[in-house]
Amino acid sequence: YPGPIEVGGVRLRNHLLLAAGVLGTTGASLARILHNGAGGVVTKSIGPSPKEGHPGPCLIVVDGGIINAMGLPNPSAAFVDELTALAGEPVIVSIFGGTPEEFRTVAGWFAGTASGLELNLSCPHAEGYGAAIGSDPALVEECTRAVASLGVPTWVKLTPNVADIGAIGAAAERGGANAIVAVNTVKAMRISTALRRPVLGNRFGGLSGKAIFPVAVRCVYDLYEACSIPIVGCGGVSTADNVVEMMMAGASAIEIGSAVIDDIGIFAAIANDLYSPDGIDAREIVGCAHA
Ligand code: RRO
Repeated sequence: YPGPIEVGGVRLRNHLLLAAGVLGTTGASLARILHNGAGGVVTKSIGPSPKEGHPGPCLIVVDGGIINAMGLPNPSAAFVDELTALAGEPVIVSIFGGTPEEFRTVAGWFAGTASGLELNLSCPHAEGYGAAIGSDPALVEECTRAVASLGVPTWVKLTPNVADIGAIGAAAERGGANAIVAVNTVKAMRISTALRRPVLGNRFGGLSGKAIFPVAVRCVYDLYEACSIPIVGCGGVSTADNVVEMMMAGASAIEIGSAVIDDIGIFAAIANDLYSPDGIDAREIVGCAHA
């Protein structure tokens, strides 16, 4: 392990974090991920009021990944209680809202306890939340500023479902973001040929897992050219070689989501390869593919 590192104003134990949405709904599950070698964890996204989520089926396994349409289920302000046992741990709270004011309200609940906040501007199927905001540079800048001005390290998670992700990253940077996280899920759907209708209750959802890794690498590469704040790579990472590739594209740290569902030991396994005597020096490889 490299010892503590600092990325986007947050002190991490290593370069590998739990991505938002996976196993991030309770303090106990977050503690378990940290105990299993993650350098930091990101919670499930928390919003301005409690939400049940979309009707099922809300998650299907496909070739190379998973399509989810959970529908932002979360307990809202009550989630504060889940964090009491995690004081001092590298916990980043993912938050969402429909307006800059809502983002600021939710951010305020966690500003005292979280190591950082990750603004979710990128859920592909959240009417009025998520990608509706994350594809509009002016709204991205405004929501980012509303949170960053609280003085808590502010990361902004972007959607790949836009024409020019670099322009969106630049807007977040203008709003005062400390880091960009790229990417959330890729908008996707499956249809049952037997039932002649979409499989998911919400009809469409977001694809994660190995299938989206090349999309995520391209997004990180574009953002590295467009921004001067650190980029946190996320999307389909499942091996140490994937981590190295994403760092070469420009990522200073890496979030892992879908692969954790198959193997909770993945953080320790990847760290073991990454930080072995003949492993990498992250400072030396970040962005090297741009030379
Ligand atoms: O809860 C979800 O359905 C969800 C969210 Br908030 C998100 O940001 N990305 C995603 O794929 N699903």
